Amino acid sequence: AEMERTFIAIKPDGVQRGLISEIVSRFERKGYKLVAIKLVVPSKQFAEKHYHDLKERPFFNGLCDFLSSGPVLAMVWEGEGVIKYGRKLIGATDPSKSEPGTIRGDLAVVVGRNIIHGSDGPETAKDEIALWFQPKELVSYTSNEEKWIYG
Ligand code: YYY
Ligand code: MG
Repeated sequence: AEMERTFIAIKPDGVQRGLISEIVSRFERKGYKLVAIKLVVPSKQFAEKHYHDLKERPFFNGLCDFLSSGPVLAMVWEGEGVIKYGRKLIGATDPSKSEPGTIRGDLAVVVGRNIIHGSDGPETAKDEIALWFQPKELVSYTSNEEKWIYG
């Protein structure tokens, strides 16, 4: 299998609303493998680094205030096609346009409180994993389910 890794984070709204297990289980049941997880309160400066691509957007300051306002569940998930399909599980950025069945479609209402982040491509996945995790925090292991998931 052509394994890749993506950075997924449950934002402070998702954590406060008790949606951690609901969201983790969607990635887990799909067949992806959890390789890193931690609960952190990012600083404003750290949030600005994470969202640096958006610094010219009008919502940037509020977005970074929000991300740094409480605990964030930072994760790395591994699997074939997990970057692109993870975004599909998450749904469109604006929950009013996300399909039912997606995480944002089922669990969020407005764009400013869309509960989850996921890397949007291989380059950002690599950068975001490196920003949020030290290499030793990424756990490589064999899941006994792999032969049933990938054949
Ligand atoms: O990758 P994704 O989270 O789906 O959207 P981005 O375009 O990268 O924007 C990041 C973040 O910014 C989004 O999850 C909510 C917030 N945001 C906003 O508050 N208002 C917008 N019009 C667009 C994005
Ligand atoms: Mg994005």
